[in-house]
Amino acid sequence: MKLMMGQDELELGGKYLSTLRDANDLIDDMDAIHRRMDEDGYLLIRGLQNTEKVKAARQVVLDNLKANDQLDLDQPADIGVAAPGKKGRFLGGAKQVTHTPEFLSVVESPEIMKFFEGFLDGPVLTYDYKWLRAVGPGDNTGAHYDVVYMGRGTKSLYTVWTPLGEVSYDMGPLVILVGSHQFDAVKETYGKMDVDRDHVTGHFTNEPIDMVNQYGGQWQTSEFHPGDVIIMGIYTMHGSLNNLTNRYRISTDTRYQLETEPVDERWIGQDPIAHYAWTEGATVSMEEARKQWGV
Ligand SMILES: O=C(O)CCC(=O)C(=O)O
Repeated sequence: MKLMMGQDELELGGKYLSTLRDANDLIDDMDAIHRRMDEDGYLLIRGLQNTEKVKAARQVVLDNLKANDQLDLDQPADIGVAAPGKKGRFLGGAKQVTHTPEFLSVVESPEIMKFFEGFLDGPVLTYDYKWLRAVGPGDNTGAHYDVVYMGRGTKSLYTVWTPLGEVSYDMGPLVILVGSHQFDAVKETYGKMDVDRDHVTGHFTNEPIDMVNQYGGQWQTSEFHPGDVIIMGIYTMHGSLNNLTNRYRISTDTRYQLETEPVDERWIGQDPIAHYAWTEGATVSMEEARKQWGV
């Protein structure tokens, strides 16, 4: 099966793109879970979240898309087909959606909070700002480390990517560059950047094949079902495949850390300030920044 990431075509099962492995068999053994995270830079846990709650959260997002004329109403609404000509919608920080009881009951569920209490061995918090994406036809997310967007607090901060609905290979699922959490040269340069301080565009590359040829690793993805989650550290390079369908790929990414560790102040509180200077003034292109860093 041929899939796309940006301009690159990738064969699933080939050298550059393969499938993620789940960690469900390790779930009762926290030492093994830590070893897996150290080895792979991510954990895929199938069915961690309650499916019905995920479906209810999806419905809230679909209602918002409908209210904004983004759904093709000639198609069954729950499939989420984009209205002709409509693109994706980034709903990060849109509290009318992300702070509904339905949405919070997924991203702040007992299941996910308990997982992190065990994983981090103490009381945990989750950032108030929630990232939510309805990725439209033709769209994808470029490859990046999360640390460049949210690295002002603890580096022991974890992202949870939660699909809100079925995500097939052609709908632009999350894709991880497995091995990238050990790319020391990239971590020491790009990984020290802060988009609001440095005004550099955030995605490290739009050329996934070149990335593997230069640094190694392998892009890996999967199909996802309601209830599945991916958990990853902030130095794990990831993005998404292109959405080749006419349906929205709906997912949320949320953040978790120990309560006792420093937090990135942009993402907490009643009305988090979020990115406040990233696109102000002249922006340095990633190409230019990478030349300066020598990576
Ligand atoms: O869902 C996507 O397209 C990107 C997700 C992401 O960047 C993240 O989980 O940090």
